[in-house]
Amino acid sequence: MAADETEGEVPDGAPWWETAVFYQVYPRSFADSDGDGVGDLEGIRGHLADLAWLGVDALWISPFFRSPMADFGYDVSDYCDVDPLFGDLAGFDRLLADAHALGLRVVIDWVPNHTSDQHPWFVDASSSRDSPRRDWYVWRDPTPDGAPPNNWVSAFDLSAPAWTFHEPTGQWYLHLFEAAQPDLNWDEPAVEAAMHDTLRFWLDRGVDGFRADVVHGIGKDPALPDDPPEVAGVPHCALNDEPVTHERLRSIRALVDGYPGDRMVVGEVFLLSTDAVATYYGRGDELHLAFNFPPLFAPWRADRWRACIEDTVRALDPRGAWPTWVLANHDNPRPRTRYDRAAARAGEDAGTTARRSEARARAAAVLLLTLRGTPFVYQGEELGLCDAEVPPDRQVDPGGRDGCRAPVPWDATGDHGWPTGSGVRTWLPLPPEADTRNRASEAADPDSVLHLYRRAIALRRSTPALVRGSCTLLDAPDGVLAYRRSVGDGVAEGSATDGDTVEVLVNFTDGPVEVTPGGTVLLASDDPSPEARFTGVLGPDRAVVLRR
Ligand code: TEU
Repeated sequence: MAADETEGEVPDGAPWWETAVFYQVYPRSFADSDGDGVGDLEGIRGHLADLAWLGVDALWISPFFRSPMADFGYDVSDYCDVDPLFGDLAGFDRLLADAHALGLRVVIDWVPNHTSDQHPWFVDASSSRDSPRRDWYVWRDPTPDGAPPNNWVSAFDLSAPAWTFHEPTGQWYLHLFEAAQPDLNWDEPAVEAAMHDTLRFWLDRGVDGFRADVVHGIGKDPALPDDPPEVAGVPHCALNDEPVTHERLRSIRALVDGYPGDRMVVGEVFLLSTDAVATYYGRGDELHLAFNFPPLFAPWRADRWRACIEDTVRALDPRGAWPTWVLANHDNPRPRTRYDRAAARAGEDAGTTARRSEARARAAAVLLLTLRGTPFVYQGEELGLCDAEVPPDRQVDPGGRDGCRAPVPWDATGDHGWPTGSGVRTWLPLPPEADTRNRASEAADPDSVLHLYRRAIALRRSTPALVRGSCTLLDAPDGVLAYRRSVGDGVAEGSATDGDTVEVLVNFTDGPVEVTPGGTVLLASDDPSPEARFTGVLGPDRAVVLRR
């Protein structure tokens, strides 16, 4: 097998966010302590031990701030308070203290591109054209023909403009997302200062960092030009890539790095190319980490994953930017659902899809947790959940993302750990197979997806080559992705000091594939106690980690 692509090693002393496994908590759907059918901070606190058992190092908690919930918390009306639905500040402090006591870092969501239209800043700004806060948002005069100021479309409804006409004051305001989410104007220094204060508020409380929502939105071309015709209809949030943003990120970096204790920012730079994302971080500049979404959208195909890995190496490595890997989040169909739907579209029969579904998700988990970079696990991914079927009368999200946000089933009881009382039901229906595919049932079954995640995370933690080793793509038969991870001198002694090398093989096909035999099987996606010596036959949709 010939090597054709290598990423460098990370020097010793890598910061925690480069060696951590992150776990995303979507608080509405994680766990409910008060029986109102919506998750809350006490619910999260009650399950911290489960997350420590899983072996993750850090939590990213999606928004729990005061919000009218037009976008389920991504429309913030007070950045410095907890929405009563989720608890209160004292409850957050308890959650943070308990997480830290268990060795879990806590990163919270920060939504700098827009506020809620109920935020006092927007209430003030929209009260009059003369409001001192008028320029905190992006206003434009009416055009002669009554059309919106430019051709930008809103992210959730591509047929709708990213502008709403505000009758009382006779101007349009910009919103890349819902009308209830007016964009802040970061060209106004007071906005930047106020948003910095919101960071300080949480840093002072002890959070380990932030996941910064659509953070590339904080700089926009002040001329607000039309998007070119060839991309008209693509949400502007996926195109906005302005030089001024980099300066603003440097200020944020300086603020965050000014705090003791290695705080960090992982940015959601929702641009369509890895090359573009790469310009937002690296070598201590701007963001600490940035999400890279092409792997999340990649189909279950070896060549496409290989291309994602090659692109990542090519774009990030020269900049010293550390990769991140994501299979799932609260905005996209879960991996099983995504792969199943793609297979159905490609003509796979339903029986085959049913047989392959979990196997594909298991093999993908091995990929996620063995690639070079920081993995992010989305709650419920470790249970192998599919999206919920959400009937029309229960759909609530303006972006059509309800399915992946279904509540996490905790046990096999009737309510699956969501204690709902008199007529209360969970805010979204539970995912399929909750009777068997729940935390308690999977914890009791060593063959479960949950235990696979736990084993893979544990292997990662105990294998220096997987945490910080170089990654070399290897030649492999069609439909197989193979890579080698190495630290030190590359001698396969299994000792951290002497160097360490492991090999990962992933079969994306529905048939067995012959590869080079030999080596010890450290982890297999389909078997808690796999064969000791690798036979060279890689089963369908199977991933193995070997020490050759
Ligand atoms: O998402 C930003 C984003 O651009 C997409 O993921 C978006 O959800 C998709 O284009 C819609 O189809 C972030 C948050 O992750 C998301 O939940 C919020 O709704 C959005 O920002 C606005 O804050």
